[in-house]
Amino acid sequence: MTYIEEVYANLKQKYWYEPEFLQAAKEVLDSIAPCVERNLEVYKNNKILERITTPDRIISFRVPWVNDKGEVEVNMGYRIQWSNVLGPYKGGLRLHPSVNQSILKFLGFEQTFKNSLTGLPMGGGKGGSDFDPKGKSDREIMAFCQSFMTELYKYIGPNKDVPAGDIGVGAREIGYLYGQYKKIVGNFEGVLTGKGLTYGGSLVRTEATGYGLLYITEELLKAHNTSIKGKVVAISGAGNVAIYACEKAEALGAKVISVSDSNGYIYDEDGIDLALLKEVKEVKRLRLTEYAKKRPTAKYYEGKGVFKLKCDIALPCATQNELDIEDAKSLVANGCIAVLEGANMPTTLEATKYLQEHNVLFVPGKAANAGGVATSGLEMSQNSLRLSWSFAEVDAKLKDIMVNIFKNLEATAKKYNLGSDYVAAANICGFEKVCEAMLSQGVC
Ligand code: NDP
Ligand code: 2IT
Repeated sequence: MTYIEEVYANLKQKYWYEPEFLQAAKEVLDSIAPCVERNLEVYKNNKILERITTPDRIISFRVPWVNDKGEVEVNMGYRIQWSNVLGPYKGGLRLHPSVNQSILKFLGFEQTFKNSLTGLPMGGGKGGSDFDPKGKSDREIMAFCQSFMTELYKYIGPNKDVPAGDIGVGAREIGYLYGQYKKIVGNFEGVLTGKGLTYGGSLVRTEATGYGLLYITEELLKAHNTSIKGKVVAISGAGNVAIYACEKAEALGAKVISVSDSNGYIYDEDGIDLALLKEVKEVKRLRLTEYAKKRPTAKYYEGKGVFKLKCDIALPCATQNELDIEDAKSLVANGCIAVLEGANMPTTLEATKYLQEHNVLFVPGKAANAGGVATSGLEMSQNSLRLSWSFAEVDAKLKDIMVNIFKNLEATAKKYNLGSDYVAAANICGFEKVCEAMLSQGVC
């Protein structure tokens, strides 16, 4: 058994009940082999792989709150602080009924390498709760957020751990969380990112993940002698990432033909009407059926189906494992040339392999969706400087970061002879920096 196989076998034996975490660990471990081989003795002696696949700590707690009927409800809250070798723990909070330790471990582990790729001083972490925000009133959301922060505040701080948004957490939730932190701790400080613009938030943070995804898409296509202009793009999801991916794709001259939620999807042959999508999802918080009612060219279908549509580029922007082997086969059969992950680990391992084997350009989430956390890093810088940069300034920095990530992937691919395997390139590039910092800081 190789060192990598040994480490993975141990993880599998210990955490057989955490499929998402094992999937993320397998992807990273398998693809960093060329780098591990070059440094085998040092990594083995320092137990680098055992240490990097184990979080610094897992915090879990009860979150009791009172609903609008006056009844007490109880959820589980978590914060997984994965690694702070590169900077304070940094990563989002997810509110979704599916949240459990396995999902948050996969997200915290991936976040560590993603944050490394941004080039900014941020460690990795993730948190959240199995609370379901769907159908809850503003007061119920506030009650939950206040109770969640009443426990979480003990473990976070601007130099310690800086949470942000993820699925089910946007500006409204960050506002309630921030208010409660400030009430308990008494400091007005940059402890969360994704804050409102009136109290320390950064311009472009809302747009950042989607915009960043399109900036790296442009770089990828340029490197392969084509461009986004005139391309047909299939997007899944209809949340923060999907909406701003759609906005930037359309601004760059592509036609976006789909969005989806967990009930169904929209196929709009004339291209998604962005103003209507924002009105339905961001302002009114309604389902996509409402979009179809107001748009004659749009068709609504129940269930999954975005990746069965004929497209040039697919951008999965909803959730983990949404793009499976059947989807990958359809994409290839329909002539899709590129898949870039807006969501975290939306493509199954089998589907990723199939796409790569069939020469579909594939950029994994830790590189493709790094624009969100990178802009969070820019929000932290502005908070420290007590300054606010303009939209154009932040947008230019975001673009620079995404262009740089792509350059680093190309350089890593060249160094290790990886061709266009951007999965291995992203994992090795993110890992090398974390690893070097770990070795410098000793056994801790
Ligand atoms: P949102 O909560 O804003 O939107 C999520 C969207 O995905 C919704 O339209 C949701 O539909 C849909 N969805 C479909 N199936 C599921 C499912 N099983 N679980 C959850 N959502 C589902 O989240 P974001 O847009 O912020 O996040 C989307 C993805 O991007 C996630 O993987 C997240 O980790 C990742 N990401 C987010 C970043 C950010 O800054 N926000 C940064 C980097 C990555 P429905 O309304 O029916 O639930
Ligand atoms: O997955 C992610 O990178 C995020 N949800 C954003 C994290 C952040 O700290 O902005």
